[in-house]
Amino acid sequence: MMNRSDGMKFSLRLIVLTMILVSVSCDGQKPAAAQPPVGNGNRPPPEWQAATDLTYEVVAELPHDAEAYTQGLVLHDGHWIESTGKNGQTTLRRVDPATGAVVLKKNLVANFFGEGCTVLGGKIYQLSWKNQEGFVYDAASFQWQKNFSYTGEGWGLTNDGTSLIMSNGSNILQFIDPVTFKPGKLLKVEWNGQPLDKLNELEFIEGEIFANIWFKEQIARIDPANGRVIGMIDLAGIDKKEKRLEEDNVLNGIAYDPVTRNIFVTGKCWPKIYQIRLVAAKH
Ligand SMILES: [Ca+2]
Repeated sequence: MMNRSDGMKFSLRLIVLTMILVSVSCDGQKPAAAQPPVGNGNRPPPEWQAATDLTYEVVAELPHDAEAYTQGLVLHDGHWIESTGKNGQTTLRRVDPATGAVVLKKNLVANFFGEGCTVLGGKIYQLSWKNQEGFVYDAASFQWQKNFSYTGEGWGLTNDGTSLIMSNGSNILQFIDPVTFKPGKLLKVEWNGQPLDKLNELEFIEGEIFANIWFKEQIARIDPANGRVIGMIDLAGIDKKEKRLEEDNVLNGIAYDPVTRNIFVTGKCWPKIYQIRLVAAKH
């Protein structure tokens, strides 16, 4: 039987043991050295953010599958993640930027017309046009995980690190929770006080939402806080129109590398992805 003194010693040993275990446990879960988040205020803003209206210079031309009807484009882990459209031709693909080679591809069933895609938290989210259904995949393996539903058409998709942000061809961008898929805020995009519709492929770049406008060689820079268009990027002439086999092979693809700050654009069935530098437009 334990007397009071033994009991105190036992308690003391228990406390010490617990402290050791807690210490080991903490060490075991010690997070990796803190990495500064990329693409945020820890670095000075990119030079182009000092201007409102911008134009471009082509820095590099990279190969792109001229049969890929691009609907969503992002750079992830050194590869393009690309969603292509059209019923019966819809794919999700991982592509080597240097060679244009498709290193992994998933074909969707024919009744889905693929639209925008984005990568968040190790998952790829892909929209379909009119089915009001999207798909979640493991970003590394392309293993399908689940479907999710939304209201209306799906066009472009990006994320701000917290929410999915979806366009539907109007001037409205819809924020969506990436876990519950509950709709969040609606962002009404306005340019000079007027609704700016036909917003299509999206990319979240340095705190702004870039949206290319369907059938225009223009990208709008949108303030995610209030929907106001900060400025326009004029991409006139980036793809020679005579190369296009179909009328609707328009600009539709924006990707960003937050580490190098390189910006890339392409279009539906364009044979190139262009790395561009943004420069102030001369008025
Ligand atoms: Ca994009």
